[in-house]
Amino acid sequence: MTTTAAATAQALAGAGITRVFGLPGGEILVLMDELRRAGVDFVLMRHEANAGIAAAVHGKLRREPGVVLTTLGPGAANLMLPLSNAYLDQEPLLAISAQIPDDFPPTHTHQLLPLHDVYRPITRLAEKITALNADSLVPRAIAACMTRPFGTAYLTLSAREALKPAGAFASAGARARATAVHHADAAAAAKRLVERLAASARPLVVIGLGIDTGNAARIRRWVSDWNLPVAVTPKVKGIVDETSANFVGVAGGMAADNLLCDALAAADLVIGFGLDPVEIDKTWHAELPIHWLLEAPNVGEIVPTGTELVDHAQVLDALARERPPRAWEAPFRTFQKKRRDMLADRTPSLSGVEGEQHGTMWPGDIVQSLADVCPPQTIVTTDVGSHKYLFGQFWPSREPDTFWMSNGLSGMAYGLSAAIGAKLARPDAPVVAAVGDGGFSMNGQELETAERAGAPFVTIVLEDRSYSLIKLSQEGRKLEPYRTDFNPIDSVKMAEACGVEGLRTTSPDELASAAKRAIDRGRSLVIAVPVDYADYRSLF
Ligand SMILES: Cc1ncc(C[n+]2csc(CCOP(=O)(O)OP(=O)(O)O)c2C)c(N)n1
Repeated sequence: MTTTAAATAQALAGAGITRVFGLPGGEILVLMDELRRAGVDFVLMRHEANAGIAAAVHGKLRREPGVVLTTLGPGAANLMLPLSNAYLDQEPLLAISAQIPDDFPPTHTHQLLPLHDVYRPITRLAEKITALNADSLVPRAIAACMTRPFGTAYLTLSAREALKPAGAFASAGARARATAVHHADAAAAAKRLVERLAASARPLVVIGLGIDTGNAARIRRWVSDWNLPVAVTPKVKGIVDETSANFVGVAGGMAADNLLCDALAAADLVIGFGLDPVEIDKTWHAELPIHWLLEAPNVGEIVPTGTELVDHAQVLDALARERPPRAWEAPFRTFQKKRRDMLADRTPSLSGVEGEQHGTMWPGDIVQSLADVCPPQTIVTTDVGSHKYLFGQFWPSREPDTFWMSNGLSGMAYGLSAAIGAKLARPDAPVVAAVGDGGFSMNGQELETAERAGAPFVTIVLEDRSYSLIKLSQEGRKLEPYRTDFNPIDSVKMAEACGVEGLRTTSPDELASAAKRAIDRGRSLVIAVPVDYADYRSLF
């Protein structure tokens, strides 16, 4: 007899899912067991939110939905963060949790939450797995996650339903309705773009989250053959080589944002290739006359006025057959130079004492010393805070899919979990997580998961004993410093407590050599780097 749990597990395995992330409760033990029998590994984590984040990164890197499995009640409630993150950051995530059985007495309210109602607004599909639908619902949920823009689905399975014999109701044709996107003719769209470029002296291509990174080679060839200035949003860092001469910077609220906003305003043509305002914390996306080239509607089903809905690969192929209508001689060179100089320009912080003398490292040195030793395929994840702005703007991403941050949601406690998902999906790539000491204290315990699951990576904890981004915002609003500092929790000891080696340094050379050694040996390492929060002032 095939139970509903077995049918669910088999449907997941049949869709190519080999790994599920989660944290159990009694109500999902039967499904976990069926997953094991179906050859689907369960990565046991320390918090459901972390499991969901790891799953989503793992899924997007493998071009399949990440799957997170939790118990009912509190476990299911902890899915709000990863589902919100995946919804806004276009990551494919299927969340499954237990639920109280429908046939429990109506007076039974223990751990009962209106889970479908809670998650429906941020998922494409929120439904119950039943004995009658398991075989068709799971594929529908997977297809819903993988419909562009990638998104989320949420399923519940009660412990009673899990044990029922699954009905042989193969529902033919049960597939998610793909959003019907009518694409414009790519050759005509390319011609229209060429015409606009012919009239433009300062064009700026801005590539966003809505581009499939499978198009990286095409877009690289186009901007480099035509010598077009190009910027990216944080979630697609690496789609173009950020060390190339025509790279202008990262747009969308990172460090040096005022400079990037000035560059955008100075452009006479902004080409939004897959640009999704979900990543932008200012309003320039609604104010500048952007030539939008989207493949699918943006998050929230939004299609800006005047958008060309086109197949990106086809339009880039059509552009490759065209000649550049004119030459552009680095119209943003002044902005590019200012941006480069910012990282090296160590304006002393208010304390007036520089770096190592008062036991801190200039944040720019952290980026530069790591960039010197990390190979181009290194995957970098960040948490949320000042360090995210720093790495988001200045980490020189060179290959697609090598940079991961929470941006549409901007939720803390992302970086370390994302590193676990990334390392499990790409075991051969070095992985570096850059996190603040605030974020590290939210999920540092997942270092133990990483060790146990065989996912070694290097964690850099930027220790400034504060929620520094919020502290800087307090300053910006001329408020009294109030409750944004905290006492240190020793990150090195935290690492050691989880079975991971740790060290603390303020020397860029020691940071670089320790990171390189850990990467070369395939070992986990936590490097705690004291920084002065005030040093970020000159970078933002
Ligand atoms: C879950 C969550 N809670 C609160 C915030 C608001 N927030 C944004 S950045 C930040 C400070 C982060 O501090 P830390 O991790 O130490 O990084 P730093 O800013 O010092 O680099 C806070 C509290 C958030 N984005 N996400």
